[in-house]
Amino acid sequence: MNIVVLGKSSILKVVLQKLTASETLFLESTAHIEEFHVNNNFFTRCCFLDFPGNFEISQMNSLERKHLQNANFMIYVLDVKDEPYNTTIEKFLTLQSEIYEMNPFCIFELLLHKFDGEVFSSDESKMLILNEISELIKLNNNERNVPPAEIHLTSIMDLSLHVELSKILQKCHPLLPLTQNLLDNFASNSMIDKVYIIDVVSKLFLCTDSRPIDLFSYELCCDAIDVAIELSMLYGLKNEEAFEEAFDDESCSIMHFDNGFHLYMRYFGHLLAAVCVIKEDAHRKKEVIDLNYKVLINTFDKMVKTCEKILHTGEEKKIAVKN
Ligand SMILES: Nc1nc2c(ncn2[C@@H]2O[C@H](COP(=O)(O)OP(=O)(O)OP(=O)(O)O)[C@@H](O)[C@H]2O)c(=O)[nH]1
Ligand SMILES: [Mg+2]
Repeated sequence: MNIVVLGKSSILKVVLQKLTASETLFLESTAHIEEFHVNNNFFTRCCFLDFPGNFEISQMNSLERKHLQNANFMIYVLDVKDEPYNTTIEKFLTLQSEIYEMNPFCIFELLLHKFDGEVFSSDESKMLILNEISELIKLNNNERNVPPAEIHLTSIMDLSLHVELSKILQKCHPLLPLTQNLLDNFASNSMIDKVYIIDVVSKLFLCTDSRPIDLFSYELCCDAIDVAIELSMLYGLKNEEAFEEAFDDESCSIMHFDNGFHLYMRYFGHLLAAVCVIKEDAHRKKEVIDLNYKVLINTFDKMVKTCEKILHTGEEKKIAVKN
């Protein structure tokens, strides 16, 4: 049997276990479902289930069935370097309708993965493939009554993977999509250019304002968190893995870059950082930001408490990753 290796395990290990892109070259093929539990804070409580590449729904065992019946999300990974796409799309749609039949609450996400290298360097080439795949889905999906899957373009070579997984994670918690307005107000009142609320362990962001995300400034924000944590671990702590000790409610930093960017990072909650991107003089704005930040934190806390009362949102979400 010809099994295409798509990068499912690489995706999870790069984001959740800090593997570098080159280390993924040595990953072994997944033989059984592997579980990746994430529980860094209230918002990132989930379990990713990494399915083997040769999984066939027609031959699934009872455990696999149970996982698929309980999954909140199914992330299907398609290798964009593996053309033509007809067979893969057909396979995806068949799997999607079979899972939908046993689990109508499952949300489907399609990752067009390995968008890297010369071939995909231009936006036009990305759009061409995106259009081709969207068309194929439309053509093949006419008679099926399944909800459309959101399509994401990803690669482990840059932070596009983190950005797209962040968007999926945001759907796990009903409060997160509502926070964009709050962050928009905070950003405009504080005259900052962008703000991210980032999980300091995975670097996935829980929410951001509505201005466009650019990979460069997001990468700077993630690096700023790493620098702060690594310095604490290097000089202050005995236990190298103790993120909680390295990042606490006193954690705060301002960084200036010679391209004119300034980053202002502050503790936002357990293992959560708010990182503000400022393109003008940051010193003049710090007091304004601090003042608005108090309002932001208080409002966010109230929203969380209300949300907790109404919904049982603390449960672990299950996310199946399949090709
Ligand atoms: N160029 C490129 N290669 C990638 C990317 N993601 C994963 N790979 C490579 O793809 C190969 C397969 O990765 P795996 O993560 O083992 O794939 P898998 O889908 O888990 O494979 P099975 O467990 O056999 O189903 C590895 O050599 C990775 O380095 C990517 O974004 N870009
Ligand atoms: Mg694998």
